[in-house]
Amino acid sequence: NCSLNTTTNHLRHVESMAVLPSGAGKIPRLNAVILGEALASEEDDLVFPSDDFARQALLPSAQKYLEMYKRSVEDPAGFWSDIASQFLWKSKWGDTVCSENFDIRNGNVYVQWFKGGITNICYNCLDRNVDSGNGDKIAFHWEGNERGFHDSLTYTQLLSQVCQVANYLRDIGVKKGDAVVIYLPMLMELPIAMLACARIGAVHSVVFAGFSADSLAQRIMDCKPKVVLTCNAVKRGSKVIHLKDIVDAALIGHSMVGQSAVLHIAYSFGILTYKKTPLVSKDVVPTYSTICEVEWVDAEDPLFLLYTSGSTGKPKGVLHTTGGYMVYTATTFKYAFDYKPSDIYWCTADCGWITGHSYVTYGPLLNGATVVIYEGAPNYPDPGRCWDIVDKFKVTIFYTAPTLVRSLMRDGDAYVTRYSRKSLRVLGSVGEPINPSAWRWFFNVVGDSRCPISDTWWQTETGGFMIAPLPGAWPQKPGSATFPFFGVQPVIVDEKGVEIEGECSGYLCVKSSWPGTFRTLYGDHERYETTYFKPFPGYYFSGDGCSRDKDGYYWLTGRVDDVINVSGHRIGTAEVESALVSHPQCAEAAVVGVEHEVKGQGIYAFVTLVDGIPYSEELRRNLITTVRNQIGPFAAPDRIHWAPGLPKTRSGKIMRRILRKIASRQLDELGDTSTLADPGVVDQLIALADC
Ligand code: 6R9
Repeated sequence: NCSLNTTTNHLRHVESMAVLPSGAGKIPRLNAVILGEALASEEDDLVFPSDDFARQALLPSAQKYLEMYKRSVEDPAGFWSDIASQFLWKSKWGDTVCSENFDIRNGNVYVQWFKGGITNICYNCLDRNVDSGNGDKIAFHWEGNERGFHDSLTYTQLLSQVCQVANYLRDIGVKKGDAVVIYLPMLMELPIAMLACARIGAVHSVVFAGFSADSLAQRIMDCKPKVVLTCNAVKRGSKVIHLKDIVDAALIGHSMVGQSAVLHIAYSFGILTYKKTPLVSKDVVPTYSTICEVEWVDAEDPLFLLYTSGSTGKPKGVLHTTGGYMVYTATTFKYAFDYKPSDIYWCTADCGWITGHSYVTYGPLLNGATVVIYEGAPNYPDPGRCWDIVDKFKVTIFYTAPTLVRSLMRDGDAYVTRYSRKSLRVLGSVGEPINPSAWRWFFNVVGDSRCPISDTWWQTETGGFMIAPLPGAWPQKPGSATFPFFGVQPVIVDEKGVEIEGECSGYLCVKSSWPGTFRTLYGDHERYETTYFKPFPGYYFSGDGCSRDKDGYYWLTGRVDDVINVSGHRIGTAEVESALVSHPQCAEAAVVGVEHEVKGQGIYAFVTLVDGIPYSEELRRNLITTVRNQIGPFAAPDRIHWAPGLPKTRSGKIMRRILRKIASRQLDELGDTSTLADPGVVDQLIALADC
């Protein structure tokens, strides 16, 4: 039970809020909360911010949020340009703050924010903070995998190091608009490399260092970088991973070595212990000047590409541009975490994912925050490591994923309570829906029932938070991401794409753009339109299911497409299937997601073998290894289910609905199987379920 959830608290809270102004139009039904209507039936689900928290919050009331939200949707240009003016622009944008077509029926989809405005996001992250007197403030605290390895950089030092890498990149021929692939673990050098690219107008494409050589090669071939930045090796948990060897394998395996388009540069980093492979350009970076002129770019010039999984095998290169992304990540970071300059912020995400772009690197640095970066596994050497780090750096804002919360919850409270954690004041969650029991454990045990949880719903495509609590402004419901951020107009539609009002469930879409909207899929604008704007014309379609309760709270229910969310990582079923069928003894594969206690979803693969090949434990292991090698260890199937045949319609379409039921052993819910070409395969599959 949440200790703050008391009636008296609620009444005091409600009384302190004014009543919603009339004529607010289509704004969230938060007035129910303000007016106390929500109390009637859902009292037990409401968790209120403490008075102490609300008093000091940037947004202390729902009333204040509603005023700002109203302006953000009624006058987006005014709302966002006021905020954008707080950043440094070499010259301001033109008269049109935002220009967009979000409705595919009116022609090609496009989005532009602050077009004509000239800026640089690296300058705004670093030079602006140094110039305003914060040069001696710590920008990064880095904690190594092994206890006792740590380091830190002030804003001034970070700027110098970024300039050295930027000068180095320029020197080897990287120019504005060139792509740079970054394949690095969570060293400070990873955000340094990203910022260095941004400084010279190069477009970074970070590839998560858990991806295999094949996946890396696929991304390199798609974006054709001038340079690949990597390091020797990294230690994660007790394992050493030789990243440079993986890059070599990617380049050699796809005969890209020596091609002018891909200049292979390995870059040596300061971690003393893990050196193995000799590097091409060992230790050259520190010889470069610590001053580097900024490349001023248009707000609509590309900042980065980040590949993400879709429902087909080919990953999508999500493209973000500079100005809107800058304004949006900075603002969402500030409000959703109630950020204050005295905060110490730690996000456990890797920079290989969008969370590490927007909320390890850009959002926090734009706010001049002190950021903790941790290299290793969160449960190494034991499940208390996170709280050890929290106490060590006096972390105040801790942002993580439900999968980690669930796994630490399973390891027991003692690992948490042995640490003080008294510095913590705000918690955050991202990556998948957080189940109410994990939410309550996070709130009660980790946060000692003091710290609001910002459950942030967003996507690689959205650039920043879309639906998220503003701690201090309104009560939370465990498991709900609550209400939309400024400027975001979520819409729930039915199968036909018709908007449904009030309490309902359906497909989550968004009406009109927000500054952090992605602009295209690299090299495939048609796929951008088809995937996101054609399913429900008039809207951006998120791929997620969602419901809205009577108080207007949004509840995300997971993907509705062929994407599985494993430990917060998006994996396309088609990607895993194509890895499986690349094995010479695998004839066909169908992959579905199943509920998993820790990972949220696990990968369950139905596999049909080539005629005459017998099932064996060895083959099962080989199939799993094939997926690990082709995609990465995080995509390894949890289960291989031998399948003499797959349930298909007469037109040959695999009926995944039936496979999902078999995988989750809901055998009495198989539904109508009469439309199958061969209904007998269902019985065969059930018979083999536990083999
Ligand atoms: C930021 C990130 C996006 C997908 C998204 C949804 C799921 C993320 C969530 C959440 C419920 C949350 N998701 N945050 N679902 N509540 N707070 O994770 O980006 O890797 O692109 O994944 O993750 O299904 O569509 P990305």
